[in-house]
Amino acid sequence: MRTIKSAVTGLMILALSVLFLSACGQRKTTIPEERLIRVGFSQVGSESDWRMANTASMTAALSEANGFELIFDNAKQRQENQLLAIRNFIQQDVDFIVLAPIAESGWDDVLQEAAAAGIPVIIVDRQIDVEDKNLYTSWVGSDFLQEGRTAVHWLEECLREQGREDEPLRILHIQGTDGATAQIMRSRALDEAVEVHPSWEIVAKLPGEYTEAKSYELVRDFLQRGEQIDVVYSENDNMSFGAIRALEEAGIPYGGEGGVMILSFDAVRDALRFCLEGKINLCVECNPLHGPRVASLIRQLDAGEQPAKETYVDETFFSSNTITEEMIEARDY
Ligand code: GYE
Repeated sequence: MRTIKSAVTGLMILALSVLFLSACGQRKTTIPEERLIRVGFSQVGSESDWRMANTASMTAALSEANGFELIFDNAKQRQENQLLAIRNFIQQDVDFIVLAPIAESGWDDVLQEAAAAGIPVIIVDRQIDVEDKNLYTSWVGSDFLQEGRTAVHWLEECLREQGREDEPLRILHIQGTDGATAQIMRSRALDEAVEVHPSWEIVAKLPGEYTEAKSYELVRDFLQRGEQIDVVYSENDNMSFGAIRALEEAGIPYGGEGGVMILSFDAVRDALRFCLEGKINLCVECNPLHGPRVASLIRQLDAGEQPAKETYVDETFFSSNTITEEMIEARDY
């Protein structure tokens, strides 16, 4: 009787510890050195230059030469594709799942499934909003609210220098994918600024989905209605390219000293070039080179270490007054 009882207790303890470990998404063993670490990476899509640079960085860092077998899935900007990809990774019993989430919500169920399978999940770029923070081990990405505040602060300074701080300012706000952290936070920074500047007005919020094509169409239609604007606040460079095309077609001066001011996010090479040419007034940097950071997180987890729950990368900004050819040359993306 005693032995049955202790065996039952033992089993319960074992079951509980397995549950606990899987609830935290911890791996149970370290992967032997001679074996490649199998990683499933669910990428948002290929909507922007930033995204392409991010994919390139991830695939280069998670290469076979570096000890990884990467299973890459491009979700083409659809969350249902990401859910499917993660379920496939679980089915294939990968060692780690890396998720670049399209939006913040909607991950609880699928990440519970990953935890139940004992597969640790790393989040990269945008964040997720889950009830149980143990459903992911670590996140690495940008401080998108800070990026937005950098843009707004630059605009305030610029208007002050021009003596225009109290003049009416009509802002066209082109937004990224609805519900993505990069959208939520960059939008929040602008909304906060409009609250404290009575002369600032957001004349329209256009859902540009982070693509040049969508932004071009929306801005073209908007301008065809005869709307007047002073500033374009565009939540990524590709949407800025689309807006610029529409402004050019409409014969509206932009950039430089007296045109519609263009404020852009990401600071990819082509945008920096536009900045140097005076076509974009401000490029706020968003660093996509997360590959080595994610590889290092995986290595730490595999070694049984607990990396930081959240890691923010350092970022800067470039304005058309201060940018140089050398800065563009030094750009990796
Ligand atoms: O700004 C945009 C991309 O989430 C930071 O997504 C990323 C954003 C980036 O499509 O270009």
